[in-house]
Amino acid sequence: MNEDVVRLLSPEGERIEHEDYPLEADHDQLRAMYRDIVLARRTDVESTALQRTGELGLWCPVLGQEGVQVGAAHAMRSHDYGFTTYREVGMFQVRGVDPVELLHLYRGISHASWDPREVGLGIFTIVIGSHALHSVGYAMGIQRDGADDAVLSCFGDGATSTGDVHEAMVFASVFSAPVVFLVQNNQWAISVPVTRQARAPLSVRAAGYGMPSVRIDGNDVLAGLAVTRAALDRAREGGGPTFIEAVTYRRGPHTTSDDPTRYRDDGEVEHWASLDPLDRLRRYLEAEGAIDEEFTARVAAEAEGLGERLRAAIRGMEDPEPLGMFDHVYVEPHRQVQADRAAMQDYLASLELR
Ligand SMILES: Cc1ncc(C[n+]2csc(CCOP(=O)(O)OP(=O)(O)O)c2C)c(N)n1
Repeated sequence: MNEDVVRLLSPEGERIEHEDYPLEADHDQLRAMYRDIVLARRTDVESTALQRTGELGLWCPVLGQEGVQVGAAHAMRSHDYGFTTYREVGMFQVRGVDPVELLHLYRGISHASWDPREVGLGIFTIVIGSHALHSVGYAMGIQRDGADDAVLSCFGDGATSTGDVHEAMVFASVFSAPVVFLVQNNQWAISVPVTRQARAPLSVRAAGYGMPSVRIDGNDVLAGLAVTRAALDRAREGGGPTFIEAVTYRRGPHTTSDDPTRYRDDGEVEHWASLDPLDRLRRYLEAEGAIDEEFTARVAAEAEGLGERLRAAIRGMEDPEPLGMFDHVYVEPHRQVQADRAAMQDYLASLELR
């Protein structure tokens, strides 16, 4: 990994001081972050298995990226709002969304069953980059209202190539919107490596918009916490937007429909596994005396219980109604949607005839 990253925890779990990002170790919060990573990881593993056994239509694995997600979500205040992609399982864990609700979406029975206003996180946005604009619009709105809040806008390295993200950066910068762009550079946009998206580190682009940027070790939960907190505070105090590039890695497939062995080496995956965010946090907390075997066993048992609960919940869920996907697309009936619905209805009827 490039050395110009902010890192507060080495891969061996040693604490590194950084003059710009002093961080007091609050053991309760560190233990909570450990638990959040373990539970997010369990949701991920279980959901992948449930997709493989035909219970879910799709799942987007998060393995390897939980560190920055959990750190950044812990940096948010309760009224701060996050705009997310399909990958942000760790953030939903921190914000208290029951993972069963995430599965409703991938089961195809709900567009999103959590209330974004209550949770302070938007829906899983699948249209790449579009929510960067929404987040800046929201930030400009709270700025106008004089609220003491800030916005976290999350997207991937691939999204930085979209026009929507460029436009969002322009508006955020020119209006000094209270928004923090958190790019999880997980090295791949499906099968396209980041080297095909950018010749220079993504964070370098921020200067062109007149916005400060920080490159952080995305597998370091403490860097995620400290740098995001500083950027959100700067935003809420009127300092304008910040661009954070979290250098991390997607160790699983892009989605359960993807086969990454077709475009990347096992060696790369193994290298990043040795930089695992949970391992390094555990090593640090053990050395600090902040956790012991009893604590890790309790969290492991909680994760086991979560797995069982997810399996039971999904097996108890109704099957999706295929025609339901045409509801709620528009408020008024729409010609194209109606035609698509009729075609699907004919198709379903043809299956019944067989
Ligand atoms: C506007 C748009 N174009 C294309 C796609 C298809 N697509 C889905 S995920 C993806 C790659 C996204 O990569 P990145 O932004 O790096 O996020 P990651 O999936 O790695 O978290 C693409 C191109 C889409 N969903 N939306």
